[in-house]
Amino acid sequence: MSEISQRYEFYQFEELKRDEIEALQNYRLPQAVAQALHAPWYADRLGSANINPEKITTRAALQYLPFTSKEDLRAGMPWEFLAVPKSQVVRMHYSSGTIGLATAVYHTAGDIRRWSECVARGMLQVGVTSDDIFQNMMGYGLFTGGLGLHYPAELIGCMTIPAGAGHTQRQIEIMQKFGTTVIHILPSYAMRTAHSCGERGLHPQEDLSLRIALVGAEPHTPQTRARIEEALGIKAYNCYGLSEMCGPGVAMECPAQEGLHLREDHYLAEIIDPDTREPLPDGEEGELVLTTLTREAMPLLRYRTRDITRILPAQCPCGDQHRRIAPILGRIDDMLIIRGTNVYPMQIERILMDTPEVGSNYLINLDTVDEMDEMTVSIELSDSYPPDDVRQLEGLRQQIRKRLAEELLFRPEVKLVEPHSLPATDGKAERVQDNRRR
Ligand code: DLL
Repeated sequence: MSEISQRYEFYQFEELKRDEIEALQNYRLPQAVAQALHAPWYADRLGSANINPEKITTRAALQYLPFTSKEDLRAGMPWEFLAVPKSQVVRMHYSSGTIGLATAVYHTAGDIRRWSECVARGMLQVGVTSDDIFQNMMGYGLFTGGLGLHYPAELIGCMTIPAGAGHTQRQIEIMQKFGTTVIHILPSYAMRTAHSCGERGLHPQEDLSLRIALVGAEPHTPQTRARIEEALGIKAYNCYGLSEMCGPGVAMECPAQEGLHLREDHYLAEIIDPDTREPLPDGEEGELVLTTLTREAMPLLRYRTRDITRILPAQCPCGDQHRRIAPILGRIDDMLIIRGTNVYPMQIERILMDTPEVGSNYLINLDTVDEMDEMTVSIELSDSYPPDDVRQLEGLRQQIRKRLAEELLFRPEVKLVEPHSLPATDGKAERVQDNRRR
């Protein structure tokens, strides 16, 4: 038994061997299906399809189960997906989602405990300890980013500061005064916080005690991560999750930073082709589909996350045998179809964040001009780039246009703008404004 699991018993599940993980999944799967049958929506769906939970004992048998979608959840609001008496529910989160009506997610006390343990495992794995001072810079409330890491941090024994999102000056004051060592933060906000440090004449590497950032809740590229690490002098680890699956902690990066380990003893993952709904082999990019294995209040079977990723086939150098997913490329809904070409904003971000003259923020505008799609990418210049030479600026603009054209297969318009002049929110970054006539 490792030192960590001697202190934190639940960490043993992180150390399971591959065959043990799969055996546990196969053991839990029929129980998960049986639990789902307590929810009116599944009773109806599975009952009419004559599905016997005892027969669903392997990943291969999953194919007999129907998918569940966000639209199903909306149609079943408020109570159709609840699988326990209301008296057993201790918490509800409510997700606005990126589009459309919000959906509620219910938790029993056991659900909250298991969720906290999942997240705590990821935090322990990257070296968070009870000596850490943890500043949680994500929104508390109906969004799961706040409470979703608060309890795990307390479970580990960190001094936990429920700072919430925004109020950057106060955040930095707290970091300085109390010697914050670990933060949980949106990647876009991490870059803004680093900039605010600079404005106050602070050098994070020397003037703060930060060492780890857990970043998530929105897509970001490895290039953005590298910038966060450099600007704050820390290691940044990607944390993925969604309200429907409790929240953060479905998959988290380990010290190897080569993909995110799924907490496979609680979530069974499949990758499907979003159009044909056929399962795809490991390594192929598609939509992530998740089945909860231990949820009591709101079990979900084959939930279509709309998130695009792939399973990384090889074993991780860190030794953890839970399979990994690649960083999320984006949501299916984020995919832009421009002049017939499919484009994910992350393809654009990758190029921009690889260009040292570019700052941390950008905005993609889509318009209809002469019946054609037109894309304009407004890009903030970096603070350290002196934009006084017009020819030099035009050269940079053309160079970015060319690199984008090579990636996207059409040539978007590019505008270079002053540092920190584009709109920014304290919540998830909004990268696209689509004003096209349909
Ligand atoms: O964003 C839960 C969360 C909070 C995750 C804090 C990580 C940290 P929702 O608001 O329901 O839940 O949004 C879920 O956000 O389906 C993805 O599209 C996106 N997302 C979440 N984490 C990542 C990530 C929370 N690490 C939706 N990388 C998901 C890329 C992410 N996208």
